[in-house]
Amino acid sequence: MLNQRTQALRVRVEDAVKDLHSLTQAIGHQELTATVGELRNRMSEPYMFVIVGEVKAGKSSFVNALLEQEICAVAPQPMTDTIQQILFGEPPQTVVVNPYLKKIFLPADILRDIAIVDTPGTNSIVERHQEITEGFIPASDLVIFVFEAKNPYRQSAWDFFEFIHAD
Ligand SMILES: Nc1nc2c(ncn2[C@@H]2O[C@H](COP(=O)(O)OP(=O)(O)OP(=O)(O)O)[C@@H](O)[C@H]2O)c(=O)[nH]1
Ligand SMILES: [Mg+2]
Repeated sequence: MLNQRTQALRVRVEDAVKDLHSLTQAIGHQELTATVGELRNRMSEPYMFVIVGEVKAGKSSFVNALLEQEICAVAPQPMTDTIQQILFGEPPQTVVVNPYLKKIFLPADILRDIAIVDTPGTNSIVERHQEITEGFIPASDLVIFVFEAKNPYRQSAWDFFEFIHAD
């Protein structure tokens, strides 16, 4: 999915971060070494792409439309009941990590480059807000907030948006 120029830039950035990591070790700055080390580990991982929004806003449909394939389950009734991290893997399988988080492995090529986090609609359940904001937002590369087109003015959607944005 990444074009050649982006690939080349990525290699350069990886080299630069590697040098930076060595430098933090050389000067003995443990905190910086940990931060840069974590950054290095994450660089080789696929881009993490998090979708949030209210119940039935069309989050899962949006992911499918964007990727032009049926990656996420879509339905008129509440469908995404846990946070779902969708990753490349063969054979397809679902691993339940905890009551709020599932890892879904699918052999879709696009998932080699991007990992998708599809989240449940969170109109009411604060616990899930926290799981999303603490567990995924800090590590994400892109967060997309989906509003329902028929009514993008609902206060609860904007409250949720502010919550995510503030974080
Ligand atoms: N008319 C119309 N319907 C849509 C659109 N996007 C999604 N839908 C329909 O809205 C319903 C909910 O879509 P989902 O993609 O499952 O919504 P979601 O936000 O993932 O829902 P939860 O995971 O349950 O919170 C489905 O019946 C979709 O077919 C859209 O752009 N226009
Ligand atoms: Mg959904």
